[in-house]
Amino acid sequence: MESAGAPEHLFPARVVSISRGVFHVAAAQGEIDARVLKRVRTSATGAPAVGDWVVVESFSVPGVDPRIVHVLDRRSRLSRKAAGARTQEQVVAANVDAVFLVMGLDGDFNPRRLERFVAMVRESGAEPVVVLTKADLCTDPEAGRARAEQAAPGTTVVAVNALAGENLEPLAEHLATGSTVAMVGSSGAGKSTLLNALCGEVVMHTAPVRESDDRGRHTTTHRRLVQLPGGGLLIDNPGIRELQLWADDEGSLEETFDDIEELAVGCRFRDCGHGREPGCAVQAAIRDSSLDPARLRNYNDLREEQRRLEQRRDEASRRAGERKLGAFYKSVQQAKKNRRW
Ligand SMILES: Nc1nc2c(ncn2[C@@H]2O[C@H](COP(=O)(O)OP(=O)(O)OP(=O)(O)O)[C@@H](O)[C@H]2O)c(=O)[nH]1
Ligand SMILES: [Zn+2]
Repeated sequence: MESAGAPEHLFPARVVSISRGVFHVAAAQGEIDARVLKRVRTSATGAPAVGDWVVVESFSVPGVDPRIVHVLDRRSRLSRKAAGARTQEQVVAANVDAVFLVMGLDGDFNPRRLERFVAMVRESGAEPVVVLTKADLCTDPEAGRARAEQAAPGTTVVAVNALAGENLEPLAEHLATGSTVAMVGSSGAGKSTLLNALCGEVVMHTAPVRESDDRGRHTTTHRRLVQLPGGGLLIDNPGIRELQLWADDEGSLEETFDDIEELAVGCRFRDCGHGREPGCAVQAAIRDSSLDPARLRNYNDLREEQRRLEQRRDEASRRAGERKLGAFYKSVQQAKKNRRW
């Protein structure tokens, strides 16, 4: 497979969906299925994700599948990161410009979870946009909006009625040609309903919320990357939907060590390492026996592990950058201009 003869064609394409090792990509000449070279899979960038711009090599030899030979640098990446001996990063979507954080105004929304979502999206390089659905079911949607704005200062917060397609205009700027949007939100929040409203037609069928558990259910499957009438692309896949769980994971440091985080507010220096710094409120708590020194050690270990994880990730992306195929940038820019998908 690695040596199938001279390449017939090399062209840029974008990954639309992935299933069982087959990458469905959109290119100027249409949509095709491709495999990925092992060299690409095992590189620092790893296997392509939905939204990745890739270079595909195709052959006119019958029976030889087109293959992805390169993944271009990512403008942004939504990923799951796990702490451990080796950095494990699973990119679930690449080159996303904005992430809609969809939450229903009917239930209780959790400001701390919202905070973590927003932080996670900002870290990915995309812009977070909070979409509060079911404004029609809420007695005071403006109060809900204000609470969300307070939890996520500087973030666009929009309250909508997705079912009736009301107040979707503020979202339009993120849905124009050239931009890619992903949606995150818990089950039943109204993601499919919002997508249908944005498309102006039913591309995804939803089932009514079950009275008992407040969950919406899909009755049909759907594409993973949808072109919207405004020209923008919307990525929707199970991996992205799960980001919520990962956001919860990433908040675990904060949650498990609430007591230390709270004490640290009283430290003289904002970046206090809780060691020998003067005016350290955490050390003071250890001295007066209100805090177990073992807890501080665990906290410091975990913080150190997260710091190293970040360092390794930065290093990995720098190395990947050095290997980029500069010449293809031009053809990708050209393809983006001419694209029909
Ligand atoms: N009244 C009202 N109902 C809404 C609104 N948005 C969604 N719903 C309803 O809420 C239920 C769940 O909506 P879905 O769009 O299926 O939710 P989802 O986020 O896609 O859920 P999953 O597919 O489980 O992830 C459906 O019955 C929708 O009709 C809204 O703005 N107003
Ligand atoms: Zn301190």
